[in-house]
Amino acid sequence: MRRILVTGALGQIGSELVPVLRDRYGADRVVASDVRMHASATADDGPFEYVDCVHIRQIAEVVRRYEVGTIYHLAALLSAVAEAKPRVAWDVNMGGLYRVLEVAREYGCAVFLPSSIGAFGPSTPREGTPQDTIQRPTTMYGITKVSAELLCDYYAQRFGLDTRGLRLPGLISHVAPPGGGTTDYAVEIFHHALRYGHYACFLRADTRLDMMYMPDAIRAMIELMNADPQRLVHRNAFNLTAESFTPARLAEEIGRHIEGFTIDYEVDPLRQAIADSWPDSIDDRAAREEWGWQPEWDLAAMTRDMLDHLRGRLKAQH
Ligand code: NAD
Ligand code: AKB
Repeated sequence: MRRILVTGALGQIGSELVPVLRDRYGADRVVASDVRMHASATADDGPFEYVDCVHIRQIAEVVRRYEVGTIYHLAALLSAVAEAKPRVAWDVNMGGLYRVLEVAREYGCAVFLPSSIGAFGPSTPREGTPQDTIQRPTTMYGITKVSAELLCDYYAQRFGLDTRGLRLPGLISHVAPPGGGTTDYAVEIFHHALRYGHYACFLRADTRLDMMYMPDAIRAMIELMNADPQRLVHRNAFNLTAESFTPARLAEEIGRHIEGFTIDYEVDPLRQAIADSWPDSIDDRAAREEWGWQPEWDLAAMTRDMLDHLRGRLKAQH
């Protein structure tokens, strides 16, 4: 088996994807890379390389040297950061992807690309958002995500590249902090609940969005990359969800475990506007039918598990 390269590997997703891939395929088979350096890495963890995805030579050199066969391309700016820095977002999200695809074409690599619920916009049907529907996002993040989906399909059709992608919902995890998105509240709330018994949420109480616990998302990425290509009608990218809830509902669930937990709302107009342009709940039947997607974590189980892990970490710190 040729090796796997993960770009943007020190981010929220990569921090959990890399260990799972290494458990499954062997530590030396998975090359982690980022524009940041790994502070606590040891040689036993597996290879780590500095790769800035806007520099094609850096990508190509690592792909050639490690004989990479699959690239999980995670390097990107998230929605709130992209809105604050639209030019950099275009350069990294589109420029990085274009260079990864060119290298993949030269070396015959398969490419996984995470798209997002941000690839939809205000004119998209909000409830039960279909797999194939209107995609006219109004954010720079969303524009890069739709363009990325199209570019990946183009490389599949035009050059026969094996590109596959998921429209991921907001991801909730306890390992690495989120990187500046609109759904980050759903991670922050757990930390604040345990530390202060209170959270000031930057989205309105009734803002409904699709969400997923990280273990489900990691499993979905690997399952999609291992799916039988003959069964895939779609490629870039599959709607994917586990649950859809509001900040008020998440706070209620956390309140079942933390007595006296309170939430209030200090709405950030920028992130609220982004959230208001995204669907309330998407329909992921294509993923279920074409490669057997099935979520395992619901809101109650995820909340319990998040609090258990974070409590354990807080205890270890004191
Ligand atoms: P993150 O912000 O936590 O991590 C991104 C990583 O990319 C960072 O470690 C950063 O240092 C790195 N990076 C930035 N510019 C780079 C460059 N030029 N070259 C190489 N690395 C660079 O993001 P994440 O949450 O891990 O998301 C990864 C991907 O998944 C992104 O495409 C994102 O849009 C998508 N996604 C994430 C979520 C989510 O909730 N986390 C949801 C939907 C889609
Ligand atoms: C963000 O909020 O930007 C991400 C996403 C849903 O794409 N978490």
